[in-house]
Amino acid sequence: MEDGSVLVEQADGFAVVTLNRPDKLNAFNMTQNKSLLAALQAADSDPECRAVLLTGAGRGFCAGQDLGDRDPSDGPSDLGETIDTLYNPLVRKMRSMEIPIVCAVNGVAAGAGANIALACDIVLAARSAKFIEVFSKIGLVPDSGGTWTVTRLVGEARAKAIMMTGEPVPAETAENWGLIWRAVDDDDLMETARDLTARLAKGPTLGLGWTKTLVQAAGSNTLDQQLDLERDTQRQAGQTPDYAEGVKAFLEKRPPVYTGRR
Ligand code: LHQ
Repeated sequence: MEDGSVLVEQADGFAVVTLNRPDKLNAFNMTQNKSLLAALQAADSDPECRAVLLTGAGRGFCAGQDLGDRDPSDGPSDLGETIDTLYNPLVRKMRSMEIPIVCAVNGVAAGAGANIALACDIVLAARSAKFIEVFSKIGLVPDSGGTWTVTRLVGEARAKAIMMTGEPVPAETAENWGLIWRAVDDDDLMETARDLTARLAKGPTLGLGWTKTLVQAAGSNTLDQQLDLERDTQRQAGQTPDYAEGVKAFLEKRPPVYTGRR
């Protein structure tokens, strides 16, 4: 499956995963899809890996599915199967991994590329980058969780408008809408993203993972259910060595040294 379409660099406590088909703006073919999932699975099962940074090589982040991969004029193909076997497992993995995924959107993110970026936990984008829910331009519907993620992030009015018109959303607008965390000057993007990911990788990993789970659960829980879930999760957090270290470091007026371990 190794064809260089996904690069993995092991940094200090985190993995940098780079989509690497720059001639095609990192559009997904099947191998790139599978390699990305494999890279995320490897990061998740490595106890030394406490965060992931996802980005793209070249001038684009990802232009969605490689449209040269199949020719619809040859007859209808089952796109549902592609989604079932390639895209949905990816989004499910991203949302269920209990380590933070930072995305550095270095350029255009279109179609499934936009929605994969937006499925990450903290999204930074170069000021020149844009997000395009491009699906309507080719007669498709948004996938890769976009109708769920984008609607929750920016509400129905904006979600329907950008999905039905395919109008690009510039990074600064995305920040103002709350679609992403922050737009960053192009030249500063990777350093900012690496610093942020490195900081998260040195954090109380279990607590950060549970925070991710809690925030995601809030979208479908009632307040009562969420209060109970917070109580149960705090009970677990209170038993971690990182909680003991956090309090000790505070009282000793020094920076904490977290291990991220149980
Ligand atoms: C591409 C692509 C691309 C191949 C740029 N494929 N080559 C799921 C399940 C199953 C099937 C269908 O889809 C899905 C989910 C989806 O993601 S559907 C959405 C698919 N993506 C698109 O429709 C986006 C198509 N691309 C574009 O609209 C533009 O390229 C954008 C707006 C992303 C960027 O425009 P520009 O900055 O002007 O770049 P460009 O168009 O010149 O592209 C640069 C090169 O990349 C070019 O190749 P060339 O050999 O001419 O230099 C493009 O053909 C190639 N490329 N996207 N998706």
